[in-house]
Amino acid sequence: MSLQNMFDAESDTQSVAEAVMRDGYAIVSNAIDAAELEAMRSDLRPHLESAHTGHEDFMGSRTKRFGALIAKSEAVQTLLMHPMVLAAADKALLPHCVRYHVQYTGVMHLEPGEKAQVLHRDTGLYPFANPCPPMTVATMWAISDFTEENGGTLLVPGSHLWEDARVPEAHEVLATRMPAGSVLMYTGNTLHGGGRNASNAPRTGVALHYSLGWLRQEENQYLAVPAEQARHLPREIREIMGYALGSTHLGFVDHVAPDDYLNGVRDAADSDLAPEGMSEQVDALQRLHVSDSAPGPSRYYEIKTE
Ligand SMILES: O=C(O)CCC(=O)C(=O)O
Ligand SMILES: [Fe+2]
Repeated sequence: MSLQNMFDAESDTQSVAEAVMRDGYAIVSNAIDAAELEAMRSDLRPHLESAHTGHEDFMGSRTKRFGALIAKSEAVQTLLMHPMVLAAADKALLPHCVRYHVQYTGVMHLEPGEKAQVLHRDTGLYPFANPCPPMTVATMWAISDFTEENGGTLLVPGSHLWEDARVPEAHEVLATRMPAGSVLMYTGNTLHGGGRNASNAPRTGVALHYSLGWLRQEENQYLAVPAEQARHLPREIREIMGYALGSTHLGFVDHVAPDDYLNGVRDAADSDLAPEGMSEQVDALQRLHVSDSAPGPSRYYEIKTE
């Protein structure tokens, strides 16, 4: 098996999204330009110097990590809102939620000598057996080149549809190869892990994950970015962070919608927790079915009176 689903910035956006759904992953080469890449590098540089390597096996004893990238970098906004990534997230997540949010933002910087990480699914954070609908979509942005030698993310194409019990064979595991400025996308159901860095230079990636708007986010965006800073972020960044309702009534503060609250609204009468159209959208969602009983016709139950 060899790496497929290689696209570039000119590719048809829907084809990229379809590849992610079909095979569990896609790669877009040179998705950002040299200036955007350099802006990202310069935002990360001071934080990378002071970052620590992992102290648990999963996090990697030679891997530097840090998160809260929306607070630390303005350049990350371009990556976060990249149209090809959002198209894939729309296709994977919007059947099951009215809005998706940022799940995680972080740097994964593999120093030379790092060993391969255990393969895993990001949906493993939640109590759902695979195969299950995608709960999250992950991106891994290459800030340095990604090669087989330097620990380019390991992937198991097609594993998003496997039963939990199926263990991949060595020939089913592929290493991501992509030049700096490219992005790998995969669903939370796809088996993956950091590779082994057998080169003599670090491999730097920026991981930006998205999740269904009704799930608890892996990284707490409301504490990661101080409110005073969040207030000045562009509206679409605040919304995707979770300052927009995740569904009707989901995420309010003292009965005020979070973005209103952030902007000083304190009276519930001045805020709408079931905005026009959202209830209909909620009703139109493809509902996840995770019990053994047959799905019912409704989620509301009128008490029958004689
Ligand atoms: O560093 C990588 O390529 C992936 C790491 C990863 O999947 C994780 O830490 O959860
Ligand atoms: Fe992971």
